[in-house]
Amino acid sequence: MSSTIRDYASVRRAIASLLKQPEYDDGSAGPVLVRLAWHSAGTYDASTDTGGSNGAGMRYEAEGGDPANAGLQHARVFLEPVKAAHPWITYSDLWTLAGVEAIKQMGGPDIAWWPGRTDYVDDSKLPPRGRLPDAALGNDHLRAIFYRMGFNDQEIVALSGAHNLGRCHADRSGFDGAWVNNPTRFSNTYFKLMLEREWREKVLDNGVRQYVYYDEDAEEELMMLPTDLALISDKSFRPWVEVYARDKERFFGDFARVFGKLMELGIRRGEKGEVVNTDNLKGGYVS
Ligand code: CCH
Repeated sequence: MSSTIRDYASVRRAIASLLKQPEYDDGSAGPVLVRLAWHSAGTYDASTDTGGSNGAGMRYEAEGGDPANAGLQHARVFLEPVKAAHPWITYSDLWTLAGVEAIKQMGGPDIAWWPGRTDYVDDSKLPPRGRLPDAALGNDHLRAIFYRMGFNDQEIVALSGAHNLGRCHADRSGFDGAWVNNPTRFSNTYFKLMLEREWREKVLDNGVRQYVYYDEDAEEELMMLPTDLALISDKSFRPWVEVYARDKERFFGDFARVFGKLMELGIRRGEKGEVVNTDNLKGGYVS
């Protein structure tokens, strides 16, 4: 039985084997798992040391019911059999590892990942809603959100490259469509398309404004969010879009580093890598 104790390789294999979902979206659970990992961590506020992946607060209505998290219940449901087969893993470790493993399985880089997160939620440290980015806004908003977590301009651009994956769903965010025509394969195509195509504004039937380009080869309309295109209208962001568009290896390396950093926000580790700031997370969740 000892092989079942803290066997993260087994968890990784279980995640990898659930990625193929022929009935779901583009046939893969991968992109929505990546988004779950990011939204679990992206509530972090460095100045108050609140939010972040520790605690897996999205299990509860206060955080899970945030409109910014609409649709992520699909990701959590995909992972339930993995949790059932490995009950010793915390949800916060499972969600972050699922994002990391999904990226790797979709052809992306290896991302360093460490376990040890707890599932205790201290309600005095609950992140208020509104900490995740609003795609209808622009550069100032992007900076406010990501500087709050401790990222710089280059890191903002690198992280945005995750939009090579997955799609927008009108019934979740109001936006609609995919950024690239192979959205289950990790690549730097998103940056290339952003620079090379002529994006035109389109107002959807629900009143939401996004940018579109009709891809003749794929016979598909691709999309960009206002926050995506904000990256090329900004003097400081744009050079990084250009670097990542022409240098896939550079993008993969930088993305791996910043996604790894995102997963660690708010977590402090001792010399052996153990999480040391769990003492203040006792008592469980109080709604
Ligand atoms: Fe994102 N993202 N994201 N995003 N995102 C959406 C979908 C995905 C913003 C808005 C949206 C990151 C940054 C931003 C993914 C990963 C990352 C959607 C559609 C919106 C809107 C949701 C829907 O309708 O289902 C904004 C604004 C920002 C600002 O920077 C970062 C950072 C990451 C990860 C590193 C992934 C993956 C998806 C696809 C999800 C799916 O279900 O296919």
